[in-house]
Amino acid sequence: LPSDGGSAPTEGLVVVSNREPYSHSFDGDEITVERPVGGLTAGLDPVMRRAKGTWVAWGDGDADREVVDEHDRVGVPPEDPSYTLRRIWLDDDEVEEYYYGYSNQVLWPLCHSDRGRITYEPRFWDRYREVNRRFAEAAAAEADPESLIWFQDYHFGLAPRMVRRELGDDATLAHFWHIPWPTWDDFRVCPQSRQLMEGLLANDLLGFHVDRFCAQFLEGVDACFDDAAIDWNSGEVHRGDSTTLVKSFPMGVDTDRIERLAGSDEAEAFWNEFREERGIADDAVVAVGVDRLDYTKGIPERLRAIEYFLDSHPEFRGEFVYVQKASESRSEIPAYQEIQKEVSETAERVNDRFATDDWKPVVAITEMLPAESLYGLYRHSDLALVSSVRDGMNLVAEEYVAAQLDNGGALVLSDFAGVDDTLGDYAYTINPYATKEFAETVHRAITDDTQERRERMRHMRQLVTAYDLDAWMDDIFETAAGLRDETTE
Ligand code: GDG
Repeated sequence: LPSDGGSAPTEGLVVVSNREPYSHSFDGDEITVERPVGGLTAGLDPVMRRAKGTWVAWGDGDADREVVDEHDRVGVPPEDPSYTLRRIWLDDDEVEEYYYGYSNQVLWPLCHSDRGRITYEPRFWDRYREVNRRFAEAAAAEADPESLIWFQDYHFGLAPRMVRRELGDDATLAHFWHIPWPTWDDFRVCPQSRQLMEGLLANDLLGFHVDRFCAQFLEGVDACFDDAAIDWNSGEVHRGDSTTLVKSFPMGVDTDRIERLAGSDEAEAFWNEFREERGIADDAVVAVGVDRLDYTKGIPERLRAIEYFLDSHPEFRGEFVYVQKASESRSEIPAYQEIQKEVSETAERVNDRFATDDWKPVVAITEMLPAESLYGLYRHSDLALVSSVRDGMNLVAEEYVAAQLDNGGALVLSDFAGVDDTLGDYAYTINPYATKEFAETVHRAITDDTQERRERMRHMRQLVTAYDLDAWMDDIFETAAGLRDETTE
């Protein structure tokens, strides 16, 4: 696959996402612009610049009306405007009901198969529909018949159908769903399961990270619609006169950037300063975990495994340090307040049980780190612990691998993260709930023969380098372009 963005549309690309690529803060006459920090937003930015397209996103800012009206359509990047940022401003009720409500208290737990954490209110659904309509109208207005409209994620389950109704067969619609798709038995819990699947089937292309999620989506379609014909081999769904290709695209990371920054002087300086400040010995075995503080990431399960490890391997007391980089997320939601409390109490308990005057087993970083520091942390950690109880992909696992410039390091990886489907053969696989076996796997990852560890890492680095973020985007764009050619033939 070309990895130079070669298949990206050269015009007419419309991206629809919740997060915006550039955010403006307004303070009187002064406007400050923040740029994309990493991940998909940063990766798509150069593609958008070349395509001179439009990005439709939630405008985040406490701006007053006048400023808002002046900035709902701006050219970005500010110093060299090349594409349009079309903002949808959301008021407090919309944020509460569409974002914290339906998106994050219904769809997020639903798709992570966590029924117990679903909080459903009819007003959440009404608002989700309304906000989807606002985004859909904006996207349709920006598109021309040749456009590719690319929706991101679970915030926009209904928008594709709304756009399709507006545009008919004009424009190609693609959607990437970044979180898992659950079994039909889990998904049918949702009062609007049918409307959401109908919304998604208005796309020409629907992407998930791994085949499992595609299969579960197709099984849901099969159970829900009598009039859908599914080609189980190709992943095509035919319904009425529409066809949707459901396909997996395991997301990659920007390996060039990660390697460059992981090897930078800044990365080294951060690590040295951090180690000194936190009293981490030169020869300590360092494990790292990097997460948004979310109940899907298996953080308490990880801490319990560390506790078990220190109990069952006392020789590692004083030697092993777990650095937990967890940043607060979605704190308005009670389930998130609970997980924050559980994580800090469990970490405290482990420290209370084992810490000595000159050693602490769990060291926490709560603030966001600049990319150089984060990649420095990855690079210098002997192992990464990724213990999600469910995860669409998990980019941290891939970033950690990309930062192992000398093929050192080991990845302990949950069987339940999407990324296990691509890296599972070479990672040290765990079940986050199996505390004892998890602890034993941590021990094995530390004590395995160096050659064995290096071989595993070398294979994983090859995999993440070969299918990096650019290759992933190319793959999606190429597939979407293929579908468009088919319909115009
Ligand atoms: C969703 C799905 C899927 C974290 N702390 C810092 C920082 N980060 C960055 C990491 C990584 C990202 O945040 C987290 O990505 P994940 O993939 O682990 O998880 P979610 O946020 O849940 O993302 C997930 C993903 O979408 C993509 O489709 O993989 O399954 O849940 O990139 O590096 N970055 C910086 N400082 C920090 O302190 N700079």
